[in-house]
Order: sequence, then C-alpha cells, then structure tokens
Amino acid sequence: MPPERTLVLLKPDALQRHLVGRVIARLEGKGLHLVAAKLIKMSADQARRHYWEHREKPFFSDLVSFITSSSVLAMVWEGRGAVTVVRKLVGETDPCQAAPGTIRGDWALSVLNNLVHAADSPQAAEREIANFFAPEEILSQCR
Ligand code: IDP
Ligand code: MG
Repeated sequence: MPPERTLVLLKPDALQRHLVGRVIARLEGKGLHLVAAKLIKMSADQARRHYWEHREKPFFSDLVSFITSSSVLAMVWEGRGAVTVVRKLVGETDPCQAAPGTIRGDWALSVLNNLVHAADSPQAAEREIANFFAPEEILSQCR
C-alpha cells in the first residue's frame, strides 16, 4: 500500500455531539498523520460539488441541507493506504450495519447523520481535497 492522502469531514452532528476529539483520536491512534484542517461552514455550491455523484438520489437535498446546516471540520489525513484504512475505521454508511469498534458503529444510528465523510478512492480524495483546500494549506509529511 503506497502513502496516500484522504479527505475526512466531521459532519455537523459530530461537532454538535462533541465527538471531534474522540474521532480524531481514532485516526491518530491508527498512525495516520493530520496534514490539513479547517473549521468551515460549507456553502451550498461546495456541498453540491462534494456530493455531486448523489445528485439524483432521493436524499440529495436533505444531505445538502444537513451538511450546510452548521460547522464542519474538514481535514486531510495521510499515511500508508489512508483511503482504505479510514473507510474501515469509519464503518458502513448505515450505522445499523457498521461494526462495533468503528466510528459509525459506536456512535451513530441515523444514515443521514452518520458523523463522518471519508473519500472512497484516491481519485475521489484528490478531487474532494481540492474542493476544500489550496495546495499550500496541506503540510505533507510524506512528500
Ligand atoms: P458514505 O458516506 O459511506 O460514502 P454514500 O453512499 O457516499 O456514503 O452517501 C453519502 C452520504 O449520504 C452518507 O454518508 C449519508 O450521510 C447520506 N446517505 C446515504 N444514503 C442515505 C439514505 O438512504 N438516506 C439518507 N441519507 C443517506
Ligand atoms: Mg461516499
């Protein structure tokens, strides 16, 4: 597995429920490196761009409303196999299906309000990172 970067968003429910520290501790504990972080209020355009692959899904407008409703912590994490590793730590999309020990498996129940976004491929990560960060805002430890 090569070193990779991935985009992680802590969604509004993670901030409202004061789970930020515990989620970050799991990623740090695994050995991943935090290389960029920004507390943002996402614009509707940015949200639609981020979730564009879901534009025809019935939940798209709820998803955009939710992710723009209050603060989101956008982060870039780096490490060996980071994309796959973070997806495993996050768990299945539906928290009812997410294994105990995963972030969603331990702390979420709602499919929409499932605490975390994590990019699902290196290509998606690159595209998603560019929606939130300028290259000079990423303080890479690998390159
Ligand atoms: P992922 O976040 O695990 O990659 P995706 O299928 O990419 O899951 O869906 C993006 C986000 O859309 C989910 O994290 C969740 O917040 C929301 N979502 C997905 N499926 C549903 C649904 O059936 N109802 C409501 N919200 C959903
Ligand atoms: Mg997804």
